[in-house]
Amino acid sequence: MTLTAKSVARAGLVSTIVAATAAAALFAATPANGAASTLAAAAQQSGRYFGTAVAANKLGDSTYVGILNREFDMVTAENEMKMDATEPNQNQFSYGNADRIVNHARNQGKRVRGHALAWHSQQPGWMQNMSGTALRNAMLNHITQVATYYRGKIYAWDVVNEAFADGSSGGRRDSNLQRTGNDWIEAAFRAARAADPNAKLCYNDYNTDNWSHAKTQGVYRMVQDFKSRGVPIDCVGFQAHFNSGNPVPSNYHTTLGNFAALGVDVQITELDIEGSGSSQAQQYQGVTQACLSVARCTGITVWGIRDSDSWRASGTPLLFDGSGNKKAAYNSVLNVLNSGTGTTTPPTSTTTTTSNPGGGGCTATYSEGEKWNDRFNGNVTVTGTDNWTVTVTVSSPQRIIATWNTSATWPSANVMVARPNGNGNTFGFTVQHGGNWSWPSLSCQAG
Ligand code: 9MR
Repeated sequence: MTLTAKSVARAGLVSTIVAATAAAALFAATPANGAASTLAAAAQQSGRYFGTAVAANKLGDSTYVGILNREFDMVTAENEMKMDATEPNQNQFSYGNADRIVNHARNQGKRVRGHALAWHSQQPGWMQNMSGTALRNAMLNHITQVATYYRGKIYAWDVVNEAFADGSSGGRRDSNLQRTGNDWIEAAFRAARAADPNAKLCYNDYNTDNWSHAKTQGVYRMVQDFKSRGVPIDCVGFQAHFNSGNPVPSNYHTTLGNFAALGVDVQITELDIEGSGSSQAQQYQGVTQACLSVARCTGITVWGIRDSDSWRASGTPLLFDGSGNKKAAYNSVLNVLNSGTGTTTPPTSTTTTTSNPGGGGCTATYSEGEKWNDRFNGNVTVTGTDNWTVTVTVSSPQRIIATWNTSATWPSANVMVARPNGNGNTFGFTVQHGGNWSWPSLSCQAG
């Protein structure tokens, strides 16, 4: 059995147990059997939040408010904190609807994500017609005023929203703000930091989920540059608006992990997935697993409560139907959050050597293969004999779902005994990991 593989597996298990124990002590909503019954309580088990966008004009709808109060512990104003809402006339600030949402959230013990301080869209009319230094100063003044007004009440601000271009350029989107100079984004972040030093400052965008997309790479390079030059950025928001033309990418955990490795938190900020039934539920499951697999993915926000509340209601993209009933997608998200096993990041090293403790005349070496948000591949190479028996043990909730170059038997659900099948001394398998990225443990026996 490999020492390295085993210690990694143990470290993952220990951190999961610690997180679950701490959460159980803190949050009474966790029933004795460990499975939480709301999205917020389930997310809290791994120290994460589960949020929703809220519209001020729905705070009188008792079904809506009932679900909001019960299920979510983070709130984003869907439109009420945008530039056109908070500064309708230059230097005249208007916080009535935003305050309704912030006060409701805080009275209910929920936190608030601020959305959004600077954006090319939803600018008030007076700003749309500005340019140059006057616009730059108006933007900075807006950020200073709004972030100061809400100082101490905001967990994270989307300081700049949607500043990168779609398509293959990987560059900035043209806008009146961009035309004030390429440094407008860092100027915005510095102004936000000065106004509210304790809020996390995020860059937020859409179509940045697939690691191989040029837009994702463009944002990554900007964050890397900001971190290297000390521009104050703490987090990156991935809006995650998915549909059949823009499906959940299989490399989502790679994207989130690579951004997190730059030293920022990552958050899924506006999640919705058009569709229905089990296909929609599976995609929600994949997104949740991707977040759980990255330690610095601090939470998920869905972009509305019921399908009928959505900005694209006809696509039924949310977790509750128009009557407020839980959908299959709701159950899949809750189950993944309750699996509580996703607090480890994928291991970064690629190989480890496994020796047989019983001196069974052979050595099995495990090496990582491809990783996806729901599964990973592993390969094992055997030396010392051509007539081997390798026992592969995976840990719950992992399951081996495919094998190659071996003939396998299954003494139990999580134990596979592999023998040669005429294809040499390297075999492989696919593990459905359920958020648990621990390596399997191996032992090798000659004969
Ligand atoms: O959901 C919001 C919708 O009510 C507004 O009409 C729209 C106007 O731009 O903005 C929607 O929210 C957007 C968010 O602020 C930024 N990312 C895309 C969201 C969906 O369009």
